[in-house]
Amino acid sequence: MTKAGLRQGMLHHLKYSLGKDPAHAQVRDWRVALSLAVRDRIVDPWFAATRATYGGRHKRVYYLSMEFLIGRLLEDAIVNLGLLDEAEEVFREYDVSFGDVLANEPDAALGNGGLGRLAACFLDSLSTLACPAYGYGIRYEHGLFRQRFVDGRQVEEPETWLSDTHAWEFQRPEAAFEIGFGGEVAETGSRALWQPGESVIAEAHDTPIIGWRGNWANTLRLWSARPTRLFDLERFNRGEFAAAAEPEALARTISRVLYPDDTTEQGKALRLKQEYFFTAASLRDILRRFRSEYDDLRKLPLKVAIQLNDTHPAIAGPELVRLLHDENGIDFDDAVAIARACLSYTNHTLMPEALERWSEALLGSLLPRHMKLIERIDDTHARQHPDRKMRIREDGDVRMGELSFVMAHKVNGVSALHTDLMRQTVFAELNRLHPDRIVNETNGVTPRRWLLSCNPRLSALIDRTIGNDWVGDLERLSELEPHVEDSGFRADFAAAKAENKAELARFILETENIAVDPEAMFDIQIKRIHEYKRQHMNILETIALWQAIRDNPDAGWTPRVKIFAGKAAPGYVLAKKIIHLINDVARLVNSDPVTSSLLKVVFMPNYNVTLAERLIPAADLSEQISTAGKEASGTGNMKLALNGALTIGTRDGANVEIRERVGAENFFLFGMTAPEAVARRAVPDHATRAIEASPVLARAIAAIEAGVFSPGDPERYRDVVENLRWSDYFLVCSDFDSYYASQREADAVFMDRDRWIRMSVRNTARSGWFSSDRTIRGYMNDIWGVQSIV
Ligand code: GFP
Repeated sequence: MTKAGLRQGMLHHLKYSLGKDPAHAQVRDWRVALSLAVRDRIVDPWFAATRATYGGRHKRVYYLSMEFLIGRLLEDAIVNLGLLDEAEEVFREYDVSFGDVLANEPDAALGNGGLGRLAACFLDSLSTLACPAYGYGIRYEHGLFRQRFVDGRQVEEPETWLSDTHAWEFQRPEAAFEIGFGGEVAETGSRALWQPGESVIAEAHDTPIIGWRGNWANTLRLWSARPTRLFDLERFNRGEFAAAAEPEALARTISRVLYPDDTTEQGKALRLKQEYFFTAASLRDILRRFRSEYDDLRKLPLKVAIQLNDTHPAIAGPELVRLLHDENGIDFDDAVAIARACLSYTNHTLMPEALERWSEALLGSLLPRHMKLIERIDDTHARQHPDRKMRIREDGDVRMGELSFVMAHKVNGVSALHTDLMRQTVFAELNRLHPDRIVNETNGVTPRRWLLSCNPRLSALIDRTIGNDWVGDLERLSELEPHVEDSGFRADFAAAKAENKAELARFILETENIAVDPEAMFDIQIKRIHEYKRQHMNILETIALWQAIRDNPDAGWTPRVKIFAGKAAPGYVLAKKIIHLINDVARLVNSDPVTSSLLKVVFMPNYNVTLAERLIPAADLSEQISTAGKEASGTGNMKLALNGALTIGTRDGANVEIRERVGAENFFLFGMTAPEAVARRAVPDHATRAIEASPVLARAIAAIEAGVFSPGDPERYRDVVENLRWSDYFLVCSDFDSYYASQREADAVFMDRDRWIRMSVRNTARSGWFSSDRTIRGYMNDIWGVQSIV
């Protein structure tokens, strides 16, 4: 497509879709007009992909996920269609800043962390590989939440990404299903029929996702909830306006926010409703599409692969059995076998509190028929495996991980280590009974967004050096390897990083009013705030470093900027305390004249995809410091290494594989291994002993306790400190010295700039394997049995 075509399309939409004269158009108008013009270019390949799938009677993949953290879509689409230069030129003609137009798009706030961002990378790769696929999820009106800091504390506000027109989606009022809850189960003879007590309508909204080079587009289909009955006119006419609107408000609650606080019973019920809502609507839609082509539901597994992204859609197992057995008269055992042949399940965490459990009471009242089916699935499985000790039901709860495992033909982990631990721990027994079921598919990230778009300076250098085939075949980055010996290349590589850092420094000054030195080491930890991810270990190290610099300011310290970003779950009190502590430390350290040229601490609020795109290209050091055995994989670790950051990390998740590939000499390793961590936890008073053995750590903790960072309020961090001293399940204290030493090693290497750059180049050149294209090929071959359509 030409520049003229793009200009024409955009002007057309500006005039006819937005009713604006270019002379009066605002940035927002240009952004929507451009998005619509670009969307027009996606519709043809999108239709062609659908036709090719129907025409060839191909199997389709359905990716069911509670989260799709897609971020902004405009630049992605422009880049994948190869229209970046054209778009830039058009805006130059109109004297409008193309950067401002791109920045005007709100982030689609449809996710929380790595799990949701992985789903978004997968969408890009599925389209790039021309694999017929749908993403299915919820169209949350307010997403997760917008994070602000008030006096250093996290405050949550509703996200408003949908308050403006969402230019990418097509509303599909005809694709709507009634989804029921509660009610009764009527048993007549051998048949059971569920009569729900209440229901809502799930309505589809489709966003086409275009792959690299614009040849194929799949659909992201998101469900929003609306009432079956708009409002109660009788009550309205009696003057009870609020009561009349209640059914509508209640129905819409289902698609309002992602992860509503589930510490209350109402919160729990809402979450379960959300899970059933989108899973049931998706399955209904999948069967409708299948039936439009084939008669025999027994052939479902030949044409349908359904991936459960974690246990959130786990109710898909019993729901599919219900549809096949209750509603279509297929024998129960056959229904289970058919469902299992379609379903597979990805586990993203071994943390017991994150493995969902629903009480039988709640399940029984919201989904009475499903509860009965779960019992039968559990009993049948137990009968088939008489030596089985564990059950799906335990202590009045249904364990959704076990249910997913039993109902899936393949279960995958997301890194080699995590998959091994799955086999050894949470699913040890099920793995013994079904030894072929667990497979590994190490996570990956899309090179389109996470190198090509987010880091134009480095991508341009790579293009100049090895051509641009790496974008569709990331392992070709290995061709950069010989250039590590070329001083000109190293200088260009260093310059790209330096410019990225200077740009980030300007942004930090503008938004946070903190001046940071772009020459300093940019040390970055960006991810959800969680004790196992150990942001508190990082801030303890920061405190210790600050103290050491103050003791001896002229000791030749490596200047550092510690950058944090991430949200804490609204109900997670300790995680919120950690945020507060980091902000308190930042306040004091940043204003200390003794250390201020050597150490700065910045906590960037409201971490999202767009912020990650700014931070990652500017990182020197990537903090991947989780307690070994706790981080299933990580994907931020891959993005940062790909963009040339060196990792300081534990032997956890995909860090292990990153280190194998980039080389141990290009990675700062510290800390215990997963088995060592387990052993250490069994040592009585392990934390107290570690603190006693480490004067550096003891002093940092003492400063917190003395109220150095919370003047006048020394009690503020009492719970954080008590937790460290007396429990420290995540072994911050036991790993601290090793971490501190590794940081000092990083300091020393950073001073030898040429050595650092060589290590950095090697990280980029050797990260090609971590493309989500590789991951998706793995799922296609090992799990789904589908092929690319060429
Ligand atoms: C979770 C796990 C990560 C893993 C992702 C994607 O994400 O280790 O990389 O899922 O598989 F914890 P977070 O939300 O914690 O980032």
